[in-house]
Amino acid sequence: MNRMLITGGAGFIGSNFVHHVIDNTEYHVTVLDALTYAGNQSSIESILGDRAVFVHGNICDSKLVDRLIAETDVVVHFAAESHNDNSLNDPRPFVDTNIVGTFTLIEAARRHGTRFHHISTDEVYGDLELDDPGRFTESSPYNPSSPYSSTKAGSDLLVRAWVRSFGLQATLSNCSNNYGPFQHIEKFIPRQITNVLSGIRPKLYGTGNNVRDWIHADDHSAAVLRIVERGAIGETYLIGADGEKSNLEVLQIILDGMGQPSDSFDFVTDRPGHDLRYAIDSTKLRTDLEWQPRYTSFAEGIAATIDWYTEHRTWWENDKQSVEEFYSAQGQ
Ligand code: NAD
Ligand code: TDX
Repeated sequence: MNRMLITGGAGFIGSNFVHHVIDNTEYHVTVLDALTYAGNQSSIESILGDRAVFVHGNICDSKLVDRLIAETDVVVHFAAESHNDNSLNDPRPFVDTNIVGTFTLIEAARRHGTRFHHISTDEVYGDLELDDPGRFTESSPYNPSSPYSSTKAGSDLLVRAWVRSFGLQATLSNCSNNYGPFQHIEKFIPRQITNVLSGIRPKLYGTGNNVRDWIHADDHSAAVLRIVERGAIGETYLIGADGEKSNLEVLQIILDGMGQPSDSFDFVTDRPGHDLRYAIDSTKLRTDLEWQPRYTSFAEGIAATIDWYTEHRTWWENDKQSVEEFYSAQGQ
């Protein structure tokens, strides 16, 4: 197995994964990406060449998808509409890409008998109470809250059904919130870092008490590669690094790391239906596939992420005004 098709490889996690695969394996990589507002080819420009090619196209294009999957040994499927706030504003592209796009890919993978890995999110399980001692496991019931998470849940169920009904050679993973370089500035951590760099006060939704379980994107990449190489067909693996923090705690780490006073932010209108808490139990992945996270200090990971956005202004600067206009129109 040496040819890998990576969908969504110009996005945040996909581009980190492309770098990880080129740096750590001998795969020849084809990236398929539609370059939506969230895609940025410059994130992978430095590694395009002999071992990595870029195809500009849509995962809903069944002819293109069939041709590319016919030429590959394994598909790793990251492409998605990924932002909850956008899904509340306009759900349509989420249904198209997350559901119809995934359907298009698994149909081609079953025609060609191709190994398939589906990337998903812990949000398919809904949310937990702040004081719930439990965490999500592979057997937690599906209970998604938003148009984004419901379309990801739908895509997971399609993949599971294709495994059972058609013998699709697939694995699935559901990961917690990622941070690191190349993340679009609409998302929480890069929005706050680039706010400070732009002289805008950071914005915290609601009370700031909502909890997310943070993992560095490179740890996510290593886990996905491990599942592609050693995961059991038909199985789901939860990926998480024991990184639970409230949004207020995360913002305080960012403000501290950027030399800002701890009260230099605004509370803004909450997200409708805002999930309270996510928490992942990744025992199965750690035990069965012997994976461990490498980024164990969140403060150090955030410091490196602050440095990255500080040093790569041209990567994000052009998007800043339109992102902030979108948010301020909703009181956020
Ligand atoms: P992203 O929005 O940064 O990137 C998505 C990429 O997919 C972009 O490059 C975009 O151009 C591409 N794309 C979108 N629609 C497409 C289409 N129809 N055809 C081809 N390409 C298309 O997203 P991300 O944060 O990198 O998330 C990647 C995957 O990981 C998603 O499946 C997401 O559900 C999952 N995930 C994300 C997180 C997180 O914290 N960001 C956590 C767990 C799981
Ligand atoms: O400005 C903000 N202020 C704020 O308080 C933004 C943009 C967000 N938030 C809050 C909302 C969430 O509680 O921060 C938390 C994180 O928000 P997002 O970055 O939008 O992530 P989330 O909604 O948790 O979803 C992310 O993790 C799971 C990814 O975007 C999804 O693709 C992934 O599936």
